[in-house]
Amino acid sequence: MENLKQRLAAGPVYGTFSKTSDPFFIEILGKTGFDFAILDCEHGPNDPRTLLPLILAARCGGLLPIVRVSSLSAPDLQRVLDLGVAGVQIPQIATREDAEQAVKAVRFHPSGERGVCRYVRAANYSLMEKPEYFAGQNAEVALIIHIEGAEGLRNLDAILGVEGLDVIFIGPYDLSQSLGVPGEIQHPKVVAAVQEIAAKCRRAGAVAGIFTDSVEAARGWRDAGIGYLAHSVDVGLFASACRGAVAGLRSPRG
Ligand code: 3PY
Ligand code: MG
Repeated sequence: MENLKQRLAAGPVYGTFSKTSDPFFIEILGKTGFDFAILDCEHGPNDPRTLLPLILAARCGGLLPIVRVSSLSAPDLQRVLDLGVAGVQIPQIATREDAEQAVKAVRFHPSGERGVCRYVRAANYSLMEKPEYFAGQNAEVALIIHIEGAEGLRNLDAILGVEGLDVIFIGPYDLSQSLGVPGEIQHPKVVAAVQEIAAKCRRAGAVAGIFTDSVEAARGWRDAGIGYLAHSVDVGLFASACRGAVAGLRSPRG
C-alpha cells in the first residue's frame, strides 16, 4: 500500500476523523474510498488496545491509519508508533521547540530519538530486518502537527524551518477559540488565519491540512492549495445520514 507521503505527492488526499472504537466503521471508510482515517485519542475514546483492531481494519481496506494523540508526549507517541501506523497527528504545536520535540519523538536516529524495540507490530514482531525497520519507519510514517492557536500562528515561520514535518494541519475550531471567536470557523479572522497558514506553507514548500465540516469548504480549501483534507467525523457522518433517513421516513405521504 502507498504511504501517505506518496499519496500526497500524487495530489490531495481525503480522510475523516474517527471517534468510535469500532472496526466496522473503519472498514467502511476504506471501502468507500477515503485515503485515511484519523483515529482520535484527543477527543475520542481510543487507547493502544482499542487502536489495534482499528489499525488492522484500516490496513485491510486500503485505508491509511493516522492516530491523533492527546498531546505532545514522547511515551504516548511511542506506544502508538509501535502499533504500526501510517502517521501520527499531534495537537497544539505552538513553538519551534515543540516541533523539534515532535520530530525527536517520532523519528529514529539520525533524525530523532524514537524509542527502539524490535518486537513490536511496527517491526513485524522482529521478523523485519533491522535496517528495513529503522529506515522504513523514518521514511514512511507521516508526522502531522496541528497549528491551532495564536501562538503557533505567531511562530509559524520558525516552525516551518524544522526538518521532518510532513503536514501542517490547521485545526479551525481550536484556532477560532484562540482568536476569540469560539466555534465560528467561517469568521473573517479565522478564514484570514487559515489563508495565512496555507500561504506560508505554500511558500515553504510544505503540505497544509485542514479539518472541515462541509464538503463545500473542503473543496474550497483544496482549490486554494491545501492538500490533506480531513472532512468531518465518522459519527457525524452517521448522525447526519440517520437524521436524513428519519426525516424522509416520517415525511407525509406525497
Ligand atoms: C480543530 O478544529 O481544532 C481540530 O483539531 C480539528 O479536529
Ligand atoms: Mg484542535
